[in-house]
Amino acid sequence: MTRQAPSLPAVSDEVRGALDTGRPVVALESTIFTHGLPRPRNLDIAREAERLLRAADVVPATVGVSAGVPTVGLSDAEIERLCTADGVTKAGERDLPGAVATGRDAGTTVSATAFLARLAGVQVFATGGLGGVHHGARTTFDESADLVTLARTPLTVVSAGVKSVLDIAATLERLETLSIPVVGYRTRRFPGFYVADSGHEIGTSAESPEEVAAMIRARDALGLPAALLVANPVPADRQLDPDLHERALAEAWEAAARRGVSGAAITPFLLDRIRSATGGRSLDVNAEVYRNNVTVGAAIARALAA
Ligand code: PSU
Ligand code: MN
Repeated sequence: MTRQAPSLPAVSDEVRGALDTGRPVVALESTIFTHGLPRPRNLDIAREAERLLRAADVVPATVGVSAGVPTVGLSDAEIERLCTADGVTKAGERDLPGAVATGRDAGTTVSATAFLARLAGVQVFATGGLGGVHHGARTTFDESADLVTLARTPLTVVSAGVKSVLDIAATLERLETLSIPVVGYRTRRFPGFYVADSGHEIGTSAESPEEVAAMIRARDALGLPAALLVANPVPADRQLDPDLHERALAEAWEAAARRGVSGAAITPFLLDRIRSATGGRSLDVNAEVYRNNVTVGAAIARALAA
């Protein structure tokens, strides 16, 4: 007899209940704490994001793979295990079948998180910075699967732009090619993750969560397949000093090139180099960026549910 495959993803009772009754839910990714942030800060930041949502009367849906089960709404114990256990892998959308079949724990990237959140029916997802086009992509072809997934996953993602280690101009071109709408949250400047302004412009801005909700409804009424990307800058008075940021970035790229780091390992490597080059300040800003996105995500989810 063929074994009946369980229906995936698993959705926690709390998240399921909120979705069934039209209460606001915001999805959160897990790669940010399994691979993006060092221990023990990672667990504090993962928990703080959930607390911020609950304080705003929004149900958090942290997404990850727990012992082979893609889950929307990880428990606190599961979050703690993903933050502390050895051998937790990083899973993009394409890595999900492998993680399931081998029964592994995995942090889900933006692509895998968006995919799973969408399957569960969650409409808003808050993260730090998206993946995108890496410098040197014209020869390495290193472009994050985040972009391709978002082109065909109609939810709303709040981020402070893309990771600043990327080729931002090229990433913006790809967002255009992939027909992914980008809206600046109270700004026409595309944010640079650690810094408020990446030096690039955005064509559209929204002044309130209600305005973003109106765009989401318009996207859905049109049946457009892509995510709406809400670009939310870190407040300028809490950004990383732009000169320090420039120097740290240059140093990180140079180190990556010298050591031949590439593929999925490059993002964690660069983020860690930036951390050491800024004396840990980049971590504080990363936490601030994330807090700010989670807060705006909560407001958008509430406006959508109203
Ligand atoms: N931004 C961060 N830290 C991170 C990531 C983004 O500040 O850890 C993660 C996200 O999960 C994103 C992933 O989806 O990196 C992209 O990785 P890659 O470039 O390998 O696709
Ligand atoms: Mn990559």
